[in-house]
Amino acid sequence: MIDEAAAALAHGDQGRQSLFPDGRRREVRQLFRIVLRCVRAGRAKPVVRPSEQIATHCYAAGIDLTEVQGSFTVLAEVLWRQLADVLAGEQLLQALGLLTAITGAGKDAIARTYVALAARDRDSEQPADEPAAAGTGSGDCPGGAVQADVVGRVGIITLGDRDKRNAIGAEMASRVIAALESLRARQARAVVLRAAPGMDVWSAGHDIGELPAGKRDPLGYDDPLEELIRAVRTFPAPVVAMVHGTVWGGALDLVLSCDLAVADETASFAITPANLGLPYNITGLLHFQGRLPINVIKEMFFTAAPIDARKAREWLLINHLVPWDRLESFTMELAATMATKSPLAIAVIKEQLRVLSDYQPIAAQVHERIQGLRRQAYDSRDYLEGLEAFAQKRQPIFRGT
Ligand code: KGJ
Repeated sequence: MIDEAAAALAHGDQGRQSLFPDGRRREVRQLFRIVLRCVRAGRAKPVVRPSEQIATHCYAAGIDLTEVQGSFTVLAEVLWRQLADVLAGEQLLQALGLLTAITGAGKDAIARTYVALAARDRDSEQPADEPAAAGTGSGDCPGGAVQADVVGRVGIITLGDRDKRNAIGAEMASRVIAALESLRARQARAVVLRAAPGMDVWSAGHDIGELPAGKRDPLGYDDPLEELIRAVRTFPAPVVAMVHGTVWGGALDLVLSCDLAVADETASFAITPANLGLPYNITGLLHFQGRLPINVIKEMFFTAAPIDARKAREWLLINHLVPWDRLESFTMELAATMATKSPLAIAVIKEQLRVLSDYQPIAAQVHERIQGLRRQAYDSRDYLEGLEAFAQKRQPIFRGT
């Protein structure tokens, strides 16, 4: 079983071309053995200490948090299959519950260790006469484009890739997912998602340079932005988008996937696949449908024109429109209020609303027909023209072929 899990892990590593060194791989195998012992003993606690040790080594080796945590997911999948083969009914449910608790405890221990080590590194880099980053308003994000802070019980994730206007590619998405994981481990009861202070673009949307150049679904299930959107929607506490500046394309999908949105008057929102010739995906359209009337959705998609903050408020795309100098205090207060309420009640209500709003029965034939139509669009010359025009900083010329 351990061999099977290790092989699955190695296969995944190859797919991602990751650099998981051999020494770490041995440690992960040891960890798998400990997880098995925990399952047999019916206890999660013994997994914590070895997880912390492995996290310390992996952090020093520069391995991504999500990658280390991913090894638990691989192991859990293998174990689930094995358990389902030998157990049934109540016994199976109990075993699965235990396995979830053990892998969850391991993941949390890893995230806690990463966060503690990152904080230690940040503190040691800080000049002695300079105060440590205050959390909410430190400006740039040292050590990368994404910074996670905690103020009281509120987590703050700051996107700070100024050069690329916070365009979301694989690296940015995995950093935000890791930030969410670390905030979950630190038991943040609400999260604010924001751009770094002073940026006038909240996010330029999907990194267009990372979109596939035809013959492949540009917004498939494993697209990094799609993964990020799912992580926000399934995060077990409220996520509030705090919007200063312009929001483009898939970044608007991300804002709509946050539980609430607060914006100031500099905010504007545009959904722009029609500028690229990109057939948006069904899941994404569902996110718009959950928040906006169909005629508004059509106007936004068909014109690709930004709507200003006042209109966004009128159309209930955002919950609150506040003056720019009150944006941060207002959003933090709102998040702090939610953070004082019952986390269990909020988590389950959020999950119920997600399941209800995602529920859209669709016949297999209809789904296949829609996918076929989408394929015609992303296999078209127009889609390539859209990508090329963006790269060449010119207007696209669409011919409908
Ligand atoms: N992807 C990749 N690179 C980007 C993106 C992006 N989405 N947006 C900006 N960049 C890069 C530019 O190519 C520049 O690179 C740099 O960021 C600064 O942009 O030339 P380089 O320095 O190498 P720029 O345009 O010079 O900055 P501003 O003049 O401040 O304009 C900011 C804008 C956000 C208005 C502008 O960059 C822009 O229009 N970006 C594209 C916005 C967009 O249409 N995003 C939607 C992408 N599509 C989707 O998300 C999806 C899912 N969709 O279905 O369409």
